[in-house]
Amino acid sequence: MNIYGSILSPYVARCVLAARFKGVKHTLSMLKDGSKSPAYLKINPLGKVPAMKDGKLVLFESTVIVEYLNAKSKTKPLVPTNAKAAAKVRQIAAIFSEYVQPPIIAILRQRDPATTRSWTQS
Ligand SMILES: N[C@@H](CCC(=O)N[C@@H](CS)C(=O)NCC(=O)O)C(=O)O
Repeated sequence: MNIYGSILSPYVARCVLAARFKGVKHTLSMLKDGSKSPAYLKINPLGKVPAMKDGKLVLFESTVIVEYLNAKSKTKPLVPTNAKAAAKVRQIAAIFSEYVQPPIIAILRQRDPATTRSWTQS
């Protein structure tokens, strides 16, 4: 499978970490014209990274990709089966999505695009 984006993106990093933890073979790359190119918009119409292609299956949204990776390989489950423990894991993930990642993205947006690599490139 291929994960589209750059490891600089915390959303992409979440997917790469999940794939590594689950032992799912993957590559990380991005289309050369970036996330707003017509070719990439066919993969993710929202023009954001990450997206993922596994055979003919194309997914976007990091939480959906992580859920897919978790379901794809039954070894080393990312979420416990116990309801209370599962809720705690999901709560940590939700806090990260809602409250940690947005300010990180806001900080990354301050970078000078002329001198730094974009998180939508690989
Ligand atoms: N909800 C999305 C957020 C993805 C996201 O915002 N990715 C950023 C990079 S960190 C992006 O592609 N930004 C480019 C843009 O919004 O145009 C997910 O979880 O995958």
